[in-house]
Amino acid sequence: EGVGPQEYTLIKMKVLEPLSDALNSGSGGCIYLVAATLRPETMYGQTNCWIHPTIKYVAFKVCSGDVFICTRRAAKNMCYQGFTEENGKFEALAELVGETLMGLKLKSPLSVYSAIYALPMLTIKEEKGSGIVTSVPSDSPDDYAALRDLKNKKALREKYCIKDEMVLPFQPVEIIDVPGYGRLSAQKACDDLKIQSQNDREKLAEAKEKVYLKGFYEGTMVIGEHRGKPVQEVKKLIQRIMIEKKEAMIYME
Ligand code: A2H
Repeated sequence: EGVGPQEYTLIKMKVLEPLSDALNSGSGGCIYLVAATLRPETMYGQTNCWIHPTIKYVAFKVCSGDVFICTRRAAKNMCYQGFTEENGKFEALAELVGETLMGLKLKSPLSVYSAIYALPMLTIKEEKGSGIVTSVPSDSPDDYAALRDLKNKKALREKYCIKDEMVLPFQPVEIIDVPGYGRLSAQKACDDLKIQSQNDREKLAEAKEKVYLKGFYEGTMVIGEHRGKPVQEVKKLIQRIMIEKKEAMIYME
C-alpha cells in the first residue's frame, strides 16, 4: 500500500426504499450507497453491504442528479474527480450515522440476489475507500467472518435491529475456482486458520494474503458470461461492462 494512487471500482448499490424526506424530495434521481472494491469480477457473489454503525456518512448530489452516500472524506475526493457539477465542490444534503442505514434494502449490480441488505461491520476503516464495503463472503475472508458472526449471534443482530431474513437466507455464492481452495476460497482459508470472528485480525490478514493473490493469478470464473476464463483476463472487462451500464464508476485515492 501507499506506493501510488489506488484505483477502486465504485459499485452503485441502489437504495430500494424511501430514506429521509431531505433526500427523496427534489431531483427525482435515485439514492445509492457507493462501495469501493478492488475485485469487480466478484460482484456476482454479493450477499450484503457493510456499514460501520458509528461512522458518519454524507449524502450529496452527483452530476447525474442521483444522490451518493459515503464518508465525507470520500465525497471530498470524488468532487475533485468530476463526480459533482462543480469541480472541487459538493454539498452535503444530510449527515447520516451508520446505525441509521442498517437494514436498508439495496439492489447491487451483478449480484445473484435480487435484493440485499445493509449490515454492520465493526472493522471498516473510515480513512479507506468510501467507508462502505460490498460483501462477497465466497472470496473475502473479512466478509465471510463478519457474515458468519451475524448469522451465529442473535444478540449482534438484535443490537442493530437486523431482522433474521436480512441475514440468514444469504449463502456464499460459488463464483471463482481457486486451485487448492476450491470455489469458496474465503471459507476454506478461514476454516484452515480456525478463524473465530471478524476480530481475529492477524489470522484474517494471513487468510487475505493467501487467497487474494492466488484468486487473481490462478482463479477461473465459474459464473457469468465469462465463465471458464481466468480472472486476470476478465477483471477489466467486467469492470467496463458495469461502468458502461452506469452501475459503477472509477474512484481513485
Ligand atoms: B474488497 P485495500 Cl472478494 N474498510 O472488495 C475496510 N475494508 C475496506 C474498506 C474500508 N473502508 N473499503 C474497502 N474495503 C475492502 C471485495 C473483495 C475485497 C474480495 C476479496 C478481497 C478484497 C469484496 N469485499 O480485498 O486496503 C474491500 O474488499 C482484499 C484486500 O485498499 C476492498 O476490496 O487494498 C479492499 O478492502 C480494499 O483494500
